[in-house]
Amino acid sequence: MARGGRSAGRPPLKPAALPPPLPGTRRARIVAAYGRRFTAETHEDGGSPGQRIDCVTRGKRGGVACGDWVDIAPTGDGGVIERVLERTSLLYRADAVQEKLIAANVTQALVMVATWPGWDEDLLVRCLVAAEHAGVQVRLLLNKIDLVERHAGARGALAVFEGACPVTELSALDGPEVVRPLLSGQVSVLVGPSGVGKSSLVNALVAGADAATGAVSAALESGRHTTTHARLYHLDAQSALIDSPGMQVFGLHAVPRGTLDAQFPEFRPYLGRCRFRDCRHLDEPDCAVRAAAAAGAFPAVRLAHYTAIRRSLGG
Ligand SMILES: Nc1nc2c(ncn2[C@@H]2O[C@H](COP(=O)(O)OP(=O)(O)OP(=O)(O)O)[C@@H](O)[C@H]2O)c(=O)[nH]1
Ligand SMILES: [Mg+2]
Ligand SMILES: [Zn+2]
Repeated sequence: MARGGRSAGRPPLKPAALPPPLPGTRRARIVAAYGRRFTAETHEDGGSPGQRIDCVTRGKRGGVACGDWVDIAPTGDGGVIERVLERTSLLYRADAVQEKLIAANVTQALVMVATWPGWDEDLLVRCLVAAEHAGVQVRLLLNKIDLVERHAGARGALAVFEGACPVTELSALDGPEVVRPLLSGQVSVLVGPSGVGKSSLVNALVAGADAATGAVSAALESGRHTTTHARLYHLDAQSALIDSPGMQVFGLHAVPRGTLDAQFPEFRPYLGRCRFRDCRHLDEPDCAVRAAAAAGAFPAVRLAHYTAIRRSLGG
């Protein structure tokens, strides 16, 4: 399976030339992942989505994500996932103990924050790093710009990310259509903290989606974790949007320390130019990345983001 690492191109929309289904199975795509239970949509001969099947993995095997292409052996009233096909991308988080798959075979990660509630900068940076590591196109969405008194502050706070990825501002309630053209021809996944409006945007863009949304808790200044599982929605024959549960933590154990620098797009022009080939950009002499930050080539806070994560991964 493709486990990130930056390759020259972005992943193709559909996995190229999938092998034929295993004997006695049907080819399907996972459209909802509830822990160990899944809903899949059959896709015979690569045609349009067909029947929905409830399915499970065999035994305790995990490792199936929303967006995965699978082979399903029919059982009485559902099916068993016999095989997960090779992925073009996988977005996931990992701590020392376990991995949590978010979505597979996406071409684009839309990392969403909102003018309210405010965001945890470390969590946002980690989302962006994981999305870069998955090798997909990355975009930041700032939602709820209809809350005008908070808009300018939020926009200012996101300015430091402008060299990392494009930023799109929207109101899922008042002006969701700015996002639609960005989704065309893509399989996109919405990720971000709870309460920022991911499911609200899905409802605004997908007719009949009917995703549950929940009010933000004013006391806690956070969402209520309304969405509990990832779910894929079709936009048109070529485009899909995956909604995912809001997260509070984002473990990056899956990102090898030595590749963390490459997940900061602003650093890329300077990589390989440090005195030491294995420079960590922490305290080594003649570090091109730190020199670039000092010269204002990108905001110094981006180097601080890198340093904090690098140290959290053991330096
Ligand atoms: N003012 C305003 N409120 C919004 C907007 N978008 C969403 N909301 C509100 O924000 C709250 C949270 O929205 P959800 O769509 O449930 O947020 P979510 O990101 O899906 O949250 P989780 O499923 O918990 O991860 C709801 O009360 C929405 O009505 C917006 O553009 N403007
Ligand atoms: Mg939601
Ligand atoms: Zn360096």
